Amino acid sequence: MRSLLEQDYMSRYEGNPILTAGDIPFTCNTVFNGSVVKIDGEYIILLRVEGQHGHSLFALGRSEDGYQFELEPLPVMTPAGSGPLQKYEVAGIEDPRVTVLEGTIYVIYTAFSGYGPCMALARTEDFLDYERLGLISEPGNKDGLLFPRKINGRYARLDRPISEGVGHIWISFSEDLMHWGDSHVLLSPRQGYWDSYRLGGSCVPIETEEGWLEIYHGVRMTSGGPIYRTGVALLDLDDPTQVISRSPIPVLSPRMEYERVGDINNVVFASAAVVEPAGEVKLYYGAADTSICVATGRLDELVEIALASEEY
Ligand code: BMA
Repeated sequence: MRSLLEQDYMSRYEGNPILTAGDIPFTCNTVFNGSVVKIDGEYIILLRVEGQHGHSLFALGRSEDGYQFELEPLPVMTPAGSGPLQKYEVAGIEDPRVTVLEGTIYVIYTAFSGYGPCMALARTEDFLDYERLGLISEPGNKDGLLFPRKINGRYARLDRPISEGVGHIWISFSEDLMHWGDSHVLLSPRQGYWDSYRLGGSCVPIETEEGWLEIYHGVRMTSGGPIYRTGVALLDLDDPTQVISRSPIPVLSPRMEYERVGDINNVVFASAAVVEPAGEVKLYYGAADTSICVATGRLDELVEIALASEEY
């Protein structure tokens, strides 16, 4: 008989969850959806921490092995207290995604307010101070992910506008990172599938010989609420508006108690992938909007799964 955990392609780290509210050095409600990059051998995680008040800010951790993180004692980025972004961040800043692009560290995050979620862009040199560059979308858009290099001379990003409750993954292009256009819909919900309700990009696209591997989240709505899972798709390297393939099955689904039960039940929300030199992928994900976990797999096998048209 297959064990419950063998149902997923990704293997969970046995020490999961790696971070919970108890690890945060200041008072908070939960920690989830962290973005991780590996720079000069050091893993750096920018964490979404939800305060007791209910809105989110960012904390920072550093690690030598990608599993045990030492946290900065105070938040590194809080909702803007003044300036042009203040009114768009009054309900918090959420779900940061870090991309190192042409040697600069960029963060796309969700600026949340009564106007609705907008994507905002910041940059940092040291992960401690952040320069806000501004909003890069109107409300109703989140899950912004910058590609790690220009494609045919232009910057590219994935995003997830919501229309009438339905979310598809789109791609847009820019000359300057601030003004975006030439938008195309990429991936849509699939009726009858695990991603039948909503989708969003999860991880910064990974360049492989076969195409850009996008690890995304898909949602199925049920009478018990949404279920968030993780899947994979491949986009053409030179023209990422073209989807090469998309796996019919997820690679990680909520099964463990820490994924099944929390502030939001039944959520694995991938938010970063680190590819190691030998081809291992460390996938970081928020579990039940209550903790941060890691699962591992192999990059070449994730590509194979994305290419498989039948159950893997
Ligand atoms: C999404 C985002 C994430 C969250 C997820 C599951 O819409 O808001 O921050 O983890 O829902 O609740």
